[in-house]
Amino acid sequence: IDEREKPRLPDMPAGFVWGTATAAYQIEGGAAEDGRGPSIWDTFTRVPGAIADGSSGDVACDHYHRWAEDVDLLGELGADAYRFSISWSRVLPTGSGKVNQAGLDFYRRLTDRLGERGLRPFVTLYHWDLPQALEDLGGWRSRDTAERFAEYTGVIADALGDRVQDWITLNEPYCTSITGYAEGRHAPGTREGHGALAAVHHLLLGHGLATRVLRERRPDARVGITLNLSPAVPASGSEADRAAADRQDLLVNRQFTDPVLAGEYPAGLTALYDGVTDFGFRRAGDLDIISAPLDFLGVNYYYRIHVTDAPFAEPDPARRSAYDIGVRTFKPEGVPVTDLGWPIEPEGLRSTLTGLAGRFPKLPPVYVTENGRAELAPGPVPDPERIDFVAGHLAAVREALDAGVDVRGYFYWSLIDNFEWARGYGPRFGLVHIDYPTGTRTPKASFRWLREQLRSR
Ligand code: GBH
Repeated sequence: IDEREKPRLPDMPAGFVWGTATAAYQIEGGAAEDGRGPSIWDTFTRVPGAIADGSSGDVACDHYHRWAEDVDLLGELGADAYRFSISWSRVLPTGSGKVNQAGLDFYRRLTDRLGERGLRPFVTLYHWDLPQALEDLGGWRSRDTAERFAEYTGVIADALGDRVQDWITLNEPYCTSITGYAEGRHAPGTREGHGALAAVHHLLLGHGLATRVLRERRPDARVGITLNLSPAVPASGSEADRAAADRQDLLVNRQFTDPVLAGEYPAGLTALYDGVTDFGFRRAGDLDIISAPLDFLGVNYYYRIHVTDAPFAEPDPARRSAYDIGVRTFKPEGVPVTDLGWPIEPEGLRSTLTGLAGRFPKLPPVYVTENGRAELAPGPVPDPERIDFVAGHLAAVREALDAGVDVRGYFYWSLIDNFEWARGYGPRFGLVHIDYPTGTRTPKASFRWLREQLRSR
């Protein structure tokens, strides 16, 4: 293929951060090694039918042993930064109390090597793998889990704060709460109304408490949270479809942006959840903690959600899961989709970024902390689609910058193919192909393309 015909990345402002992202459970493996305790994903992957291919993260990409090779790949790519997450139960096997030094040592080795390669670490403290011992005590339904998250954050801040400045408290609290406790497709796999909304609140409270701990222990810390944001697009101009899109937007986006960035739950949320009569888990003062000023907002963007109005699946609001909001999602005609059926619409990234800046006057700087696409092909195939995808979405970021949004960086999801949660190992998001089970890493064409683009900056 003629290199000159490939798309080019737009010029970005000086200091714009280029990176890739991963998450502990999706890549590490080493699930029972060196004292790691079980997480809710170790449990959930054992539930028959929970994972499409019946797999688990027991071995995953074996990053727990091959971490040095993976850091070297990042160096070869010419990235500026690497976003990864810490396995809470590797460090605190029961979620609280006794610290497992071997777990901390792993992340110290990893961050040492990142430093040697000139790579800036962005550490996500929670990417969905709650210690099972805490789930047994109620998980995120319980306020105490937010306190335990702050305790764990303190342990990490003390151990890694000398080499990490950029901290992301939570990855996508929507997925933990709604996909995990309402939709039941992620761990812990339940379908609740009240419990899922308590989980939303306790996750956000945990974010606020962790932010406070980081500020106290590490005055030089830069703290943010990562939200998955998806514009909701009504199928028609009808009032019913527009109201459905508004409910979808409340559920996925504003339920999280508004408490964090504006210190309030959005109007309309209570009506959306009219089956939840007791919001007693929200205590006075919580929103002040939740809305503590941030140094940055992380945005994960994958797709827009196209919706029509639809009946509720469960007519009785008292028995309804928090995911059941009377909408149907569909694939619009004429919009290209990935192998996962996800619409490819870079325009949604631009409008997400400009929309945030429009709605929140005090919006902190933004990083795109995830964006990517997957194919279902098993082999290390040429991936021109990935090159077009990245170039298209960076053009959208460039438009947002031109519109005045302070976007500071972009992290491609993911560095390597990995365990894609309920879908197992089928979807491949990586710039680098992984051969399972040998673990052999093979850079894809997109990796070589991105390396060239980054070199010629
Ligand atoms: C991110 O979630 C995650 O942070 C990351 O761990 C993950 O690997 C990456 O995206 C890619 O998915 O099964 O098609 O019905 C993005 C939000 C939530 C989007 C779950 C996909 C399942 C939709 N994801 N959702 S589907």
